[in-house]
Amino acid sequence: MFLWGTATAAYQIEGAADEDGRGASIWDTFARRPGGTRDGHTGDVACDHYHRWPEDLALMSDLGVNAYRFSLSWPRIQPGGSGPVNPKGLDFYDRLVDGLCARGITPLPTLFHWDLPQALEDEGGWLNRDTSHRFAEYAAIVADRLGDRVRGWITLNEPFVHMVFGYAMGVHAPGRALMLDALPVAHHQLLGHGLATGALRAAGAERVLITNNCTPVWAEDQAAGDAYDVLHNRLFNDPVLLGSYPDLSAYGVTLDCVRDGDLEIISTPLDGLGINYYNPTRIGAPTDDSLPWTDLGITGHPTTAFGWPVVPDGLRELLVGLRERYGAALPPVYITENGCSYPELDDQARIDFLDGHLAALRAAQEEGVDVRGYFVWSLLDNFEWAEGYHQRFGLVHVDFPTSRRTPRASFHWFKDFLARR
Ligand code: GBH
Repeated sequence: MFLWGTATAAYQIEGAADEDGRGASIWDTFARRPGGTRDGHTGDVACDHYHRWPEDLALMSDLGVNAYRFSLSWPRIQPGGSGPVNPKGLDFYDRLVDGLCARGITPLPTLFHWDLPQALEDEGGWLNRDTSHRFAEYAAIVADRLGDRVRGWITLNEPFVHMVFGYAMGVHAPGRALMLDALPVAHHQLLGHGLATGALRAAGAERVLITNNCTPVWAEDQAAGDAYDVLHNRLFNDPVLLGSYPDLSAYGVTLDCVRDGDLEIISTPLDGLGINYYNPTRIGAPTDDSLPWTDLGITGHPTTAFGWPVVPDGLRELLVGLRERYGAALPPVYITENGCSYPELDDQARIDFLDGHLAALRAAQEEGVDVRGYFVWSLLDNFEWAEGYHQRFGLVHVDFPTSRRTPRASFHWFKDFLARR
């Protein structure tokens, strides 16, 4: 069964940041710090999904999706990142999963969508190898409680973005600006992914995926384009699919933290690769020595309200490129996010965006790529990280702070699309 769904993430929608024993996450710390996010917005209330989830399930039933990708808040479940479990946190996801199953919607939870327990960050976060082991313990806890109903899991969301925005540039939590010294964050997340995959399998999981955000690289300069492709795409896909890291020596960096046996763990076979696609990247030769490329930006295409270029065929190009690079090592692909920011209720631009990308997906399938799912980012307008509530990705408009939900034109369009299938 092809999975048709919408996607969300815990910190972006739940709110209830200090309720029912939830511990602090790095996003609580970062968003509450002056200058952390635009206008000081936080996820303290967000969409109030923690209380309004029955309404959100009803919206999904009405939409007609057969799957829902959401994330579990690690600090809600294990407030200190290790040790004691918070029963009320697990109860929340238990109710949510029951509600999904009752409506015939397949749950596809992501274990980590960037909201690391603050207690683990205090010990170095993903710079600390121990975090990988804590992650596997947390995976075992949730699989033990939910695994009788949850058959498919995603370990990590976009380890690239978490490393670069969170630890290299400091524009996301935990707000560290280490540049290339952030590289161990890639390895420790991937090691955590591999260890968690083992824990999920031991608990009987049927489908385990990782979600990487990938971008087709439009190279105006070959060497610079290759460098960007290596550090953005291959650094996260190669170890998982091929069991080896791409050669980084040309960029003056080494992954000293890799130990014997790590790559075998990281390349534990997967049942699918989750791909988040937003747009291609146009790359030219470097103009200074801070990075081995220049991001030239894409011109000549429409842009979303966020300013991101709209290039539907980039999805086909990306998928066909993955198939060419990895061949038989590429498992079935799931588009775990695709969407755009537009504020209007009558959002014809979002309809055009989705229509174009769904056509590109079909074209990739016709070219032989095995795609088995598509999830719109996002069900609801939500806390868009550093942008706070200023960017609106929802099929459903949310009025902040009353939390009133209003389906947009794109919701009705997607509903018709799903009904026609
Ligand atoms: C995802 O990240 C996240 O998983 C999700 O939580 C988030 O809400 C959603 O997307 C929307 O942002 O400079 O014009 O080339 C997306 C990561 C990183 C995708 C930056 C697009 C470059 C746009 N993104 N990126 S551009």
